[in-house]
Amino acid sequence: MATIKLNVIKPSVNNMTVRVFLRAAKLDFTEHDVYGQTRSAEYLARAPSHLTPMIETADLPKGALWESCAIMQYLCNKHGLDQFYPKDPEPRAMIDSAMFYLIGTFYPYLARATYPALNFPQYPGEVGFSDADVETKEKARKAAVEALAEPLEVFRAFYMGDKSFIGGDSPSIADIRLASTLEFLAAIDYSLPDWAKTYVTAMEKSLGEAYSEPAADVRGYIDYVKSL
Ligand SMILES: N[C@@H](CCC(=O)N[C@@H](CS)C(=O)NCC(=O)O)C(=O)O
Repeated sequence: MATIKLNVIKPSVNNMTVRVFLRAAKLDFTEHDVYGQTRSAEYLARAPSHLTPMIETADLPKGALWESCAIMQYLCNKHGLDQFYPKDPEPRAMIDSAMFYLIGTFYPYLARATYPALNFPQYPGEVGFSDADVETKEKARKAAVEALAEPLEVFRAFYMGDKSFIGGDSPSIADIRLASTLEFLAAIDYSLPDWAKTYVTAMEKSLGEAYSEPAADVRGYIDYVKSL
């Protein structure tokens, strides 16, 4: 079986997701910090998206795979990790839905709300990326902060319900994606609902070092930007 090479940027929660997953799944991998290198000709030749996290293994048709959720889905399929990604179509559909909802709805709000505080560039087409004045950018950012509450509540009420995790009694790949994402909200001192605080604590307790070690890089970066 080909070795997995994981390319990462450590302060990122997109990257934290896959870093936590690979550790929790106890897969054999090497980790490479590519901070500042993703736009190099050499990286672009391997991954024209210039994105991280990105895994490379000889088993993949193009040798490379990006998108945090697709990476976790692929590795669960490849290694039979049903405990993180159930094979039954219905529970699997809920995990997929939660991850798509996160990437397609929740994360864009979160990026607009937190990236200015994190000193991350916003995406082209966003108010924050434009030459709009400071007040207009702040108005857009605040609107994104306010928009976070609704999808957060959907994660609690719909995806979790009376279970501890989206995955049930134990964390699924959707939980790894959600808990990692919530870490960025500390950058804006977002008032997380109690259930979400309890949830992140339960994730860290359940996954132990596999969670804490990558989380420390994100938390350390947040402390650093707050100290500036
Ligand atoms: N939806 C993607 C987002 C990946 C992403 O935005 N990665 C950023 C870091 S947070 C990146 O690698 N940026 C470097 C670049 O674009 O050059 C995922 O979940 O993996």
